Amino acid sequence: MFVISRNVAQEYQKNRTKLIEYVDDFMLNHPDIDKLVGAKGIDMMKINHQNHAAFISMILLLNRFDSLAQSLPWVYRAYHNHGFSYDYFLVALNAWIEAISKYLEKDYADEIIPVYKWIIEKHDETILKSQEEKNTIYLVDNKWIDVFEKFFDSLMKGDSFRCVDIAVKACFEEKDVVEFYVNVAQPSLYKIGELWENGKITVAWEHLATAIVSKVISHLSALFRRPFNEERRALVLCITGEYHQIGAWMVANCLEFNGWTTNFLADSLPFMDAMEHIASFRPDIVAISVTMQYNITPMIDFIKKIKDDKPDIKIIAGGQAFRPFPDLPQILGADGYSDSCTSAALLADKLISYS
Ligand code: B12
Repeated sequence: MFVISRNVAQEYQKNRTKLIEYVDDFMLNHPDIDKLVGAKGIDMMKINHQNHAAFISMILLLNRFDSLAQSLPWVYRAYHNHGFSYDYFLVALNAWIEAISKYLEKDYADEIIPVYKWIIEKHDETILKSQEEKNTIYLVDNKWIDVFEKFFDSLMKGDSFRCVDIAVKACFEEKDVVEFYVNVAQPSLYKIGELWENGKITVAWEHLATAIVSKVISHLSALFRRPFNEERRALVLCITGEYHQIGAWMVANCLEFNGWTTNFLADSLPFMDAMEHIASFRPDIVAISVTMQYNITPMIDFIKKIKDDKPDIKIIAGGQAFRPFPDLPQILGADGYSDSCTSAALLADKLISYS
């Protein structure tokens, strides 16, 4: 499709801040800004410009235009359902082109601008693709369907104590907790995400659901304890900039169930602090969680630094960012990828026993 040279991608990345400022400014001074982004849209628009630049950087660096094509309908659906008009995309994309022409040398700009023109050409097609309201049916094991329905219903009522009760009553051993995570808590959160994407709920609900599921995980993970095991240490974290931490927490808990002593460092850990912690905790495994594709870029440097400093440490990666390209973590230097907390623990065991 397109082949972007590495130095061109790096130039885009280096100039990101200037590009974002230009597009922000252009849009804020646009006479129709209120119509373009809707009543509550200014803050969301600015965050979108940051995410956009980080996402395009990742696409250009890795030449993964398959992922760009796949993401466009989601972008149109999510932002349109939050009050953005379809014209916003055309106006903003043209502003990106102007910014790139202004701040990047001509040869560099000439490589990148066709990508933006291609997105613009797909505008009508993307609108059509985005207009189907998403209503995914999540695969839940038969045994868990009833628990899932009750749990989701209580989550949507904001009834945290009932959610904890449902979870605790359904889990008699460690294996049940793992199954509860993948069959109940995870699909419930995915459904919440889809409701947000369809414009049915606000980000406040995502926060509430996160708080309730966190309470549930705290209860469940304290039900079954393992002795501290100096021999098997795992560090679990979310890459810098990544705020989705529940999946990583489940991974940490599943590793604990498999006998690993785990340090779970939660969301968006600064790079240098992560390196210092690795030096003091001396893990056998570092598990990195990435949900947003635009956070794949910081992971590249992080993996390289760990492998340069401590080549014996095994790195596993996971999270929704890699669903469209499960081959990517290994291309970027990780030792393995898995798409759920269940398989994450199996992968960790396999990597260490073979080394
Ligand atoms: C709650 C939530 C938030 C919360 C997160 C709070 C927190 N402290 O965790 C808040 C409000 C902060 C948030 C913010 C945003 N979010 Co949000 N969020 C969600 C939501 C609803 C649930 C996330 C979750 O907990 N999922 C459940 C966990 C269990 O699933 P999981 O992460 O996939 O983890 C499993 C596996 O992937 C795997 N795994 C995970 N990590 C690892 C690591 C390793 C090493 C391994 C091996 C395996 C592994 O194991 C886990 C268990 O099986 C999702 C919906 C969704 N589909 O997930 C949207 C979602 C992820 N968010 C989305 C978006 C757009 C955003 C925002 C940009 C805007 C917004 N909505 O506010 C910001 C970006 C923030 C950022 N920079 O990170 C989109 C992303 C879409 C896309 N195409 O990329 C989603 C998909 C919603 C949607 N349907 O549109 N969000």
